[in-house]
Amino acid sequence: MTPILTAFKSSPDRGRGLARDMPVRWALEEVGQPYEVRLVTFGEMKAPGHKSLQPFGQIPTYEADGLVLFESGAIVLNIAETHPGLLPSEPEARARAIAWMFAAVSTVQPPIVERERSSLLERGEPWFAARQPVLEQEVRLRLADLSQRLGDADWLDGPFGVGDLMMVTVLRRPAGASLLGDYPNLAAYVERAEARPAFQRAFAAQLAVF
Ligand code: GTB
Repeated sequence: MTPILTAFKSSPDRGRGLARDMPVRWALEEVGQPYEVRLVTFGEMKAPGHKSLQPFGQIPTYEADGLVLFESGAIVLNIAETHPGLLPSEPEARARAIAWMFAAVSTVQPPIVERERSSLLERGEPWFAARQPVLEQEVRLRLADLSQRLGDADWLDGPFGVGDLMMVTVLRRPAGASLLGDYPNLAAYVERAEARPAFQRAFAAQLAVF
């Protein structure tokens, strides 16, 4: 069966490849797995049919050979586990690659999301301006440590893999990307990933929808 993923019929990111179908498309392109996309409206995402696939009424979902999955990280990991190319076969290297996926979504992403949330929802609050340097500093703390660990390597741990795919997905979010100029090796890391033909194909496919 050709895997089917869901994506926004009309993406609020206006084709910038920031919605969470992007890492799934990118992983599928990296491993050379063709896929189909079912586009959904906000209304359809909250209807019982879609919620039976994604309990929180979000995109993406993924259906492949009887498997139904949600959570972009879990979907990317499943793609990597069922196709060669994105996960090392050596057990310790494999465990470290998965650790980098978790680091991306549960250590680096939260302060980035919090900074975005604040600029979207808290602009009218009297304490908004005072809070911004604190939120920026929390993002910088993660970026500085990540930059130090990456050093002058091309990728986080050996060849490009799922850890890099998820980390770059997180670093592309606006509240992190806007600071990358101060971390030249991270800026170059994101650029290197975006130059990959698989990323380019995934980006073009989501842009074509917009
Ligand atoms: N943890 C889930 C996953 O990774 O799969 C999160 C999924 C998620 O947030 N989906 C969003 C959604 O369906 C679309 S991507 N939202 C509708 C809802 O919750 O009702 C959201 C998104 C938009 C813009 C950026 N960005 O600018 O960086 C990132 C993510």
